[in-house]
Amino acid sequence: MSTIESVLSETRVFPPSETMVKQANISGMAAYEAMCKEAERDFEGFWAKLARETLLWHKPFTKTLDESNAPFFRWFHDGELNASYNCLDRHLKTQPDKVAILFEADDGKITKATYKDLYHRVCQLANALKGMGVKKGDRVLIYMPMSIEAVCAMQACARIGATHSVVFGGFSAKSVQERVIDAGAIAIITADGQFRGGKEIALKPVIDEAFALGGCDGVTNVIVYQRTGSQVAMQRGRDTWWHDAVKDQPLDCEPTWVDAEHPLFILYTSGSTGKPKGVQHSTGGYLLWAMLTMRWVFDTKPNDVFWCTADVGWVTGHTYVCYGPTAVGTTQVVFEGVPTYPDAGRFWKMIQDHKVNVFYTAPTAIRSLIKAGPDLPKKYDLSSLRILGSVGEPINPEAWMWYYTTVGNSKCPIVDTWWQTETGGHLITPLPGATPLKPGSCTMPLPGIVTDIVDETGNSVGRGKGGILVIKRPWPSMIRTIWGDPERFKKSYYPEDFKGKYYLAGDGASTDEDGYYRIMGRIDDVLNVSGHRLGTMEIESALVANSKLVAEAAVVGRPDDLTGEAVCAFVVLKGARPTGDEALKIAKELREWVTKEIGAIAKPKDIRFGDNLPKTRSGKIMRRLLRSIAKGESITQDVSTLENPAILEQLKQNL
Ligand code: 6R9
Repeated sequence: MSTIESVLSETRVFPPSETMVKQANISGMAAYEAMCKEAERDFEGFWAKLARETLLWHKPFTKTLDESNAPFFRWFHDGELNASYNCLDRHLKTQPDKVAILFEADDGKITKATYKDLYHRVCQLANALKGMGVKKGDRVLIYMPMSIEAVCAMQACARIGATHSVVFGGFSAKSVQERVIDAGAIAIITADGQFRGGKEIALKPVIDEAFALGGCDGVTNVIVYQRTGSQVAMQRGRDTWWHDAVKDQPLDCEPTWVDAEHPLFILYTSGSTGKPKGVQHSTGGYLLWAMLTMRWVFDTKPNDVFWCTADVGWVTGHTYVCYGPTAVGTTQVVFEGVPTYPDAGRFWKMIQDHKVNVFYTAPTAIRSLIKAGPDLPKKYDLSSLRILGSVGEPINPEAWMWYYTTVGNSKCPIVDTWWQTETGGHLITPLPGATPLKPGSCTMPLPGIVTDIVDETGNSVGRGKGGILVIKRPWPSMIRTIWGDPERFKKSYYPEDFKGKYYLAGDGASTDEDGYYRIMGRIDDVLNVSGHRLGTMEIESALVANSKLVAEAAVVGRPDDLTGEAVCAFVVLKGARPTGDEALKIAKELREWVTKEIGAIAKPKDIRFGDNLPKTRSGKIMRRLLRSIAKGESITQDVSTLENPAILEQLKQNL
């Protein structure tokens, strides 16, 4: 695990090779610095030029940035375009037969779709959706396995101006139901099931269960893609098989032009309160940044094979699977399975088989693959690799070095990309043909991105110090609002403590003397488990929702070698505090409960039972104390205000 000491003592620097610099889209530090200066000199002009050169506009915009209703910024808002047109139609004349998606199924079966295929499939599904009455501005929930069809589903929505909300296939029926209600979805696109690691996982039955929970009556159509062939219930009048829905549909579908601010998608993510936030993204600004970061950070070249391993249920799968790679016209790999099936060489074999040039994954995957087979990459021919990427959580220098030397053969720059669901795309990251790398640092902000580190009152702490990460100027792909809750948007991201002026990322960070950023982790009650965001309050709410068993619960994170952080729950039961087998049995029950309420990723790794929780006189749970207990640290805090210090001994007992 990365410790503060190992990070602070990091002195290794890895400059890009001359060959890398020479061939790069942004070539050398001077080029990067010139772009930063240009953005500083003429902020709006910088963005306007890029937006005109990069996107295909149906109606050109005249105003670049509207700050009149800050922090509800508007970018290019009087321009009109369509995201799916920008991703597909633009390639029809120039490279219709180029492979857009090379899909590898869990069992290794390969399916390819060219840009022309993808275009026709998107158009047919878009026509089917239209036929079902889905219109511009309607919300469609997508609950799909990794597949060509998942990309089609998202782009078909974009094509007709419907706003999609993808829910990760590992989330529970309850999560689906909550999101259907919050987004006001009128249609759902799903599959019968999916295969992962040789196992079949049901999806449609989860949708049925979500309906059974109630409140989903607004959904009048469910489209079901047949993936596993398992028997599923189809409700007449509501459920349609995908293949039936598209069967007689025309192969073309005129795109619905929307203004640049039109919501392309809503993606739910965890915040510091119990209720997930529907992060709303725009069409124009979002797509612009997806394309620019593909070119700048992944240095996309016409013959590249790009592979981002993220699921489309996360923002990384939105920007760097569905939209970015298609808009820039690259060939990408989409993978259904897991990195360790049939063995821990799967990623390396796929890189070899498909001659992947740019590979983008998460530190948690890297750590698990180091554990499973540190020498495995050497058995494969990974010479096609040019750039490696990392996302989702800080990458510890040890894992960085392994990725760099063993996977990249010490010749591939690692782009450690810091960003969030809310930022739409990379914000702080190295450029492969410019930035000298330091293991564990996401280096410097991209041109046009104005980041800083401030103290609690919003004042800059200066170079070489730590504090709170903020973004001082708006950027095109930023979150526009929280769906249906603009007040929460303002409070969460533009709080008054920072004069309401800076975007608060929710991360702690520091810079070194060279201005290199290091992310220290969340400063709010959000955990990062295997690169997935989870709110501690969300898990607490789920636990206490078990009103038969649970009286009270507090959830904290603790460091974990494999998953970065692990969920640790302190639980007070309604009955007596259980011990021995009884405690194990109830812990198992509670884990299953959380899986049902939220999803398996939120399942507490540790569960500890107490007669009570440590509280202050005013009744506040002393979470800092719980964090120390969870880590196994000795307690140095003042505990004199505790109601009942004896419970600390109980809570120290891990099952
Ligand atoms: C893209 C994504 C966002 C949070 C973010 C931060 C952490 C992401 C990181 C990183 C250090 C990186 N994070 N990338 N921390 N280095 N390269 O992951 O979005 O799921 O919204 O998570 O993840 O804490 O605030 P999201």
